[in-house]
Amino acid sequence: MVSLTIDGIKVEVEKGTTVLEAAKKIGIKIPSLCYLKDINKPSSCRVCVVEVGPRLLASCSLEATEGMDVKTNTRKVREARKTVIQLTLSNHKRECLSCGRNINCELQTLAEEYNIRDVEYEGEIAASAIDDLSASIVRDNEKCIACGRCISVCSNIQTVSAIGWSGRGFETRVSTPYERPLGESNCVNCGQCIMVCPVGALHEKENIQDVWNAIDDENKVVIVQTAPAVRVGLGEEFDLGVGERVTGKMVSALRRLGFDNVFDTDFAADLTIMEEGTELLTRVSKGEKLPLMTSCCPGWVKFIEHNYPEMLDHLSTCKSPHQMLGAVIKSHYANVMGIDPKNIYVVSIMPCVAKKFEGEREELSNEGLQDIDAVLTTRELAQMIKEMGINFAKLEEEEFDHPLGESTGAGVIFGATGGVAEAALRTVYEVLAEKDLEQIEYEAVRGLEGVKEASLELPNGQTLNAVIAHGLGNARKVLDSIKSGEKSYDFIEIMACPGGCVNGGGQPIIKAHLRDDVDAKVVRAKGLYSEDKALPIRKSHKNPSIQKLYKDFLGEPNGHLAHELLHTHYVK
Ligand code: HC0
Ligand code: SF4
Repeated sequence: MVSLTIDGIKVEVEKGTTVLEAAKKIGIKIPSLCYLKDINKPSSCRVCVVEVGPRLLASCSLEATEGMDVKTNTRKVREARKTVIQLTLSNHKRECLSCGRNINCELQTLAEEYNIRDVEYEGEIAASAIDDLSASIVRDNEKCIACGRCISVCSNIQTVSAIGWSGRGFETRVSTPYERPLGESNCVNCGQCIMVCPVGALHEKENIQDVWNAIDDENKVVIVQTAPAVRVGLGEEFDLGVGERVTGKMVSALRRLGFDNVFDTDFAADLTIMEEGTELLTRVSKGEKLPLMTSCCPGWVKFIEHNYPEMLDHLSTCKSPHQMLGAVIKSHYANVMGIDPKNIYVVSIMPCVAKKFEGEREELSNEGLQDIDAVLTTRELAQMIKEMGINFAKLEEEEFDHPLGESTGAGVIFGATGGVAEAALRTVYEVLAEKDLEQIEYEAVRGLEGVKEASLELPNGQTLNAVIAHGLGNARKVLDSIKSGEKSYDFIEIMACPGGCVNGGGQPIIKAHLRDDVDAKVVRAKGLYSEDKALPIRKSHKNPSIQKLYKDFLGEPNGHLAHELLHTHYVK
């Protein structure tokens, strides 16, 4: 341990702690535009300077040492920070009023806190065209402040390295290899770079107007579905608590926006368990193509396509739940309701930006119709609700439409890392045991450890070895351990985003000043597990609407029709 003084307060910290972290421990806030806990530890922005003796030093990279005397808020410090903020503003494209990050921009907040009323220096902005060719992500380098967070998360956490530094001096910028558009790079569309960007240099490709157009088109039946994780994120956009569960209010809001039906992707998560569980049992009994890998996360699917194409056969052939629901809506539901599928427009509200890319994939269509017509992020949905002037916090709670809105606790937990595995285990075990189980919570697959292993003795005497990874760096570790022969598994769940969909690239961006105190991944996951606990049915195969769908339409899980509509093959 080392002992130091910060602003006259004595503090003891472990050796290796930075001054910025030591200050945080005693409630002293030091601003920074580049440092981000667990993600980025550079000292590029210089906003975090503190005074140590006669010198001004960047506290995010300054190690606390014994007897150090630090001052964080002297006039000299404040003036130095003001100058840095002024300089950053001087070559930043200041479109604050029309920027998607207006009022949730770390640079704007700092400028306000440091009482900056004029931009004193008129700097030059390095000209750069907006890159909007990706289906998921838009980059505007003229707003980039070169903090390096996006590069860190992409390289260190996701191990994708789609973006890096290029150029020198004034021309230094974030770029893809050979300056190709992001959509032509090895980017997997996870959107984690958006989540760490302090300003508006990165955002999702917006589809809001497409959805308004469909709603206003009298010839279209516009059907919406919401992913599990949206219900524990959306409220944050309306200043409700982080992770607060707003399922019922979300459904009311969607009806007020003009959607004809409000269905739940959780229903399709239950359907996925029926299909993927059957696929797992078949592969285990035949001993072929094991391990079975989940295929519901489009960021992960793209990652394996780019990096481990030789393992593509291991991916489950199941489409992801929202795609399955789109396929069921445009076939069975259209038929029952007597609607021409061409006149149905399906919108998925997702906590994810990769789902936008997924929705456009050729593999995910049926008879020339895409399963999904538009994907909106949680943030875009919030935008539409604001545009309609809906007082979200005051909305009455409403229920999803049935039958495609009926779901179980197993479907809800899909949104947290380990949730798909847990939902699958609940069903697979019970189907084999041919009896109802009381204990259905599998603690071993829950939580935020990067790689979680679980072994389950099945009723038929076989042992099922499962592994769960979240964040693509962890996925890489798992795949490499299989390739080297060090590990062997039967079932693998992978989600591209750390924490799973609750922390997807389309979720609300937690304000910087809250991020150190609240881990949104944890709180939002808690919200999903509490919804699971509160639901009367918690196992996918017990969902009455799922049972009816098989009886009336699909036949058997993995049967002919199910294969045609609900399964696919990735062949990149
Ligand atoms: Fe997910 Fe999904 S759980 S990927 O994280 O499987 O986005 O929430 O909607 O489709 O259900 C995201 C979340 C989904 C799908 C489901 C799966
Ligand atoms: Fe990297 Fe993901 Fe951003 Fe693509 S979306 S640049 S993979 S962090």
